[in-house]
Amino acid sequence: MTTEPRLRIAMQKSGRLSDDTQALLKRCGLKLNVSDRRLLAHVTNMPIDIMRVRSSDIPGLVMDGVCDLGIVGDNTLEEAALERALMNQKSKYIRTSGLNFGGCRLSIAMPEGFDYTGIESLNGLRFATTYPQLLNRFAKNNGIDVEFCLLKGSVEVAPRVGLSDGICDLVSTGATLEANGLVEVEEIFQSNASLIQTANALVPEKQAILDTLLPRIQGVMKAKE
Ligand code: PRT
Repeated sequence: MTTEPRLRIAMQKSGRLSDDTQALLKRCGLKLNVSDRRLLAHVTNMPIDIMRVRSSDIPGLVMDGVCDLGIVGDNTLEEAALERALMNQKSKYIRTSGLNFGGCRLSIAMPEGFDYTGIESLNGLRFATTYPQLLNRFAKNNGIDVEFCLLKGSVEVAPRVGLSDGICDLVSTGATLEANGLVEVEEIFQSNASLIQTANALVPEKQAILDTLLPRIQGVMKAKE
């Protein structure tokens, strides 16, 4: 018995991108039920499976060809690509389409009252961040040295508890920074969600599914503009 190839798409299981991703796929006509605890959800009306994972796992799953497509923030994607480059690992993928949700920026923020006079004011300081590679690239490009401590959450609290001088974290409304007595001083990366695709050639059956899906995604994005 031969099984029909199914296109595998990685999406965030739960978090800021999951509702928009699910809504996008549904608006593209995919019938899926991701309300249960299964991490691999079958689309019932197309040969597509949805793999529900942590955002941070999505770039690797696509770059390694485990998933054919993924929907992930550019921040997560770029950090993963820089991390792989550092380890001399390949980070091949195709950024198939930008998506108009998940917008945010990665910024450096300092405690209120910090005497900020330009990027050189940050030289030699320590930053709490989930994005050390993006921070490092910014520092290198601007000729400064910085230290970092890696935090996966609650980054904004780090300066107040003495863990760091400042932070480098995602900002959308700025309310979290304000609530924690921090001021944005440099925006270092702008991000939106993106649809990414494996750089491996797809078998013709999967390519045909993608050829059906892509114009639908682009149509939904256009309608939202
Ligand atoms: O847990 P997982 O591995 O799945 O990923 P994650 O920890 O990155 O999950 P999640 O759900 O927090 O974020 C998923 C993606 O949403 C991010 O990678 C970004 O691409 C995007 N996104 C958009 C954001 C924000 N906006 C955002 N504001 N991700 C996080 N934030 C946080 C930020 O870290 C800070 O704590 O929201 C707070 C600031 O928000 P404002 O509105 O107060 O500025």
